[in-house]
Order: sequence, then C-alpha cells, then structure tokens
Amino acid sequence: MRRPIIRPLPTALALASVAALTPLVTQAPAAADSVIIGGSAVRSSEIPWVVALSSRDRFGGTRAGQFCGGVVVAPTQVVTAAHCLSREVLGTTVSEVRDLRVIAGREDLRGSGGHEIPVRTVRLAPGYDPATSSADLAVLTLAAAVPAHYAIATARRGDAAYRPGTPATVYGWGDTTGVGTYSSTLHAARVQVQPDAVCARAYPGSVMGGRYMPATMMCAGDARGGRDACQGDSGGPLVAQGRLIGIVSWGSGCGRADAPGVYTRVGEVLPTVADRH
Ligand code: 4AZ
Repeated sequence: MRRPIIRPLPTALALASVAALTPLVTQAPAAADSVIIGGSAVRSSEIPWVVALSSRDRFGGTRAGQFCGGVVVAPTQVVTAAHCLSREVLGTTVSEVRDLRVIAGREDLRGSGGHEIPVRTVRLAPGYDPATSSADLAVLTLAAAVPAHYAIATARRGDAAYRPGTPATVYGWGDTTGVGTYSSTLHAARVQVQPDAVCARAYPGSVMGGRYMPATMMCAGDARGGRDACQGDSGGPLVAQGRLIGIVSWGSGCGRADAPGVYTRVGEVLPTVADRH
C-alpha cells in the first residue's frame, strides 16, 4: 500500500481516514501560521480565476460543499485536478453527483456572494493515471458563463515561467495547519518553482511515497518549508508571471522543507484535453 500515504485526499472526511492510516499527513508542518500553509488571506474579487468545486450533497453545507479548487481558463471552462472527480474523493461516481457546482467570486464560503454554476460536462486528461497521479487534470464545462475577465492565461509547453526559482503563488480554501483546519476564505502562499532534480530526490517512488514524473508534473515549495498547498487545495491554481502553470495535485504532508508540493504541469497536460465548448 504505497498510494494512501501520499495520495491527495481533499476532504475533511477523507482526511480523518487518511490520518488513521498515515502519520505523514498528520505531522505538524514547519510553519503553520495560516493557510493554505504559511500563506495569507486574499480577496477573491482580486483573484477571480480561482473557483471552489462544491457538492453539498457529498460534503455538507457548512463551507458551501467545497472540496477542491479550480481555475477559470475561459468563460465556460474550468480546469481542476482529475483526482478531485474520483470515486475515492466523491464517494461515488461523478455522474451520480447531482449538485456538482463551481463557486466563483465568493469572498467567504459561509456567505452567498458571487456565482454558483452547475457543471455540465467533465473531461479527464486522456493520460490521467490514478495509480501514479500522472496527468492529474480535468476540464469542466459550465452550464453558464462567468464574466470573460475572470479567466487567466495558461502556460504553454516550455514556458519561461517553469524555470527553477521562478516565484509562484498557490491559492486555495484548504487546510491551513496540516491537521484539518479548513478555511472559509481564500488564501495564497508564495513558493518557488523547484528544479526537476529536487522534485525527483524528494519523490523517488519508494514504498513510502509517490514518484515524481517530470513529463506531466512539476513541483514547487520553499527551501525552508512552511509554505505549501494542503488537503482541500487540490485542483487549485499555481500561478507565475500571470499565467497558470500548475494544478495542485499531491505531496507528502504539507509545508515540509524536504517535500515540495507536486502540481500537474499545465503546459504539457492541458493541450491533451480536446477542446469542446
Ligand atoms: C491534498 O490532499 C494535498 N503539500 C494537496 C497538496 C499537497 C498535499 C496534499 C502538497 O489535496
């Protein structure tokens, strides 16, 4: 059983079960002052491309059913992590989830501002492999458009923003402490794009953890640890130079200096998903 140890499990319910399985995810992060891990609160109105994925049926209503993040890349197109739509996360198949929605432009998940838009169709990256988390990306088509200015540009293959050391920001409503403290307001943390060699050293694919695959993944973090994505942030954006470069995918724990967060490499994987508006 190697996957459960590093497997992203973006829900409070799932966190409870994984905590029982694995000491790794319950380990205290290096710095747990605020979200995401080591980040600070931001106003959604200034980051309109970040959306929450929601199902109150599956996840309850206290935080509007938020269970993952997503990113607006066109008025009716939202990119998220494929694993967010798995049976492991949803507890059922995605087609059985009647109230799958995207929440855009809401400052606080406990409030009612912004837009709640039903998801019409779901397309997984054809190369997505749940066993390895390779190509962990999905595109959702919305039943109604959000304003065009909500969308963020996406990085291309070989984009300069993938250069190691590039400052980047990760956004989400996920765990702010590494021990299941879910946020109702959006948070952001500053990290740096890490060299593939660092990512590969952190995740060699041992019995204890997953394997870094540079063709479809990238990793980002802070050399001292303390700033990272965590449970509940999956599917959300990593942004550098004004472009979407990564989607929160997996990692070993949260905010550990020796375990940067792993992201889907958007420039490689997004073009593999057919464009059907
Ligand atoms: C998750 O479970 C998750 N520290 C996301 C990111 C990271 C770990 C777990 C990276 O959604």
